[in-house]
Amino acid sequence: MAMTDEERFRFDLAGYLVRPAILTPDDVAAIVDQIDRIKHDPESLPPEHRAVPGGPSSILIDHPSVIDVLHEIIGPDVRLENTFAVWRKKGETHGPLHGGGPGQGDPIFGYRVHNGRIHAGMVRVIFELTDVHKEDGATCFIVGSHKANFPMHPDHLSLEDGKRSEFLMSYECPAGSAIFFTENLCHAGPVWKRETPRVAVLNAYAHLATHWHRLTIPPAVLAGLPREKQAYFRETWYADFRTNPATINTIDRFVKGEEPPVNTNHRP
Ligand SMILES: O=C(O)CCC(=O)C(=O)O
Ligand SMILES: [Fe+2]
Repeated sequence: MAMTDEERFRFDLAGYLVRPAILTPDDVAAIVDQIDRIKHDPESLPPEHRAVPGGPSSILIDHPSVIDVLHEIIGPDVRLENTFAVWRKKGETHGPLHGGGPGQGDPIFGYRVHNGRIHAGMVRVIFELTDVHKEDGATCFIVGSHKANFPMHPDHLSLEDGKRSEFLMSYECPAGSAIFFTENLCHAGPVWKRETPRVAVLNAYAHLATHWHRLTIPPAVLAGLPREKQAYFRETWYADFRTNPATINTIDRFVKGEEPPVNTNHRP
């Protein structure tokens, strides 16, 4: 088990978890520079770096301090099924509170604990690339809502000051931190309040056998990744029963083989 007892307790209770400063300052600076260019001067980058998860941001795909948590809460076979970068200026927002509650019945998002093991559906990992303070307006969560059995009550869905739910919580963290949350948790990207932008990468991981987001990563970016990282975009299947024993779609098998990563449904 990779998580500490306290991390496991916290993630199960609240639905999210912060691992502070898992990236080095040099890694953070390189990824911030890449995202700045992606958003403002893409031509200054080689084509394979013009979107996440290419170039410097590729270290986020399989960062050991992230993968060990995902193996524990999703399982040993995970894919990275969606990723995007934000450069959020003061006054910009991702949107209102969404998710939470009865969605846990859905196997794509659902959150269950069985025989002492967490089985989370999709898990989002936010890599914050600037220092984040409580009042800045980073992602916020209705704690515990990943296990709620009744629809989210409107009294708890306001993001307005003075009208916020007592269960609405956020975090503060240094640049280079990772925040994990189950997509079954009710969450929002509220209005960003700081003068300097929020720079972050948000990766969505899920079990190898599911794929919810349509893949939008440009083929040139996927093609530019080393095979060990392309493996996180391999085809969405677990077992091929034409062989005996069945062939399992492991990372090792993908790395040794010649299959391209899944990019056939890419639409620019
Ligand atoms: O932008 C944010 O802070 C939240 C993003 C979000 O809702 C998501 O990634 O599912
Ligand atoms: Fe969301």
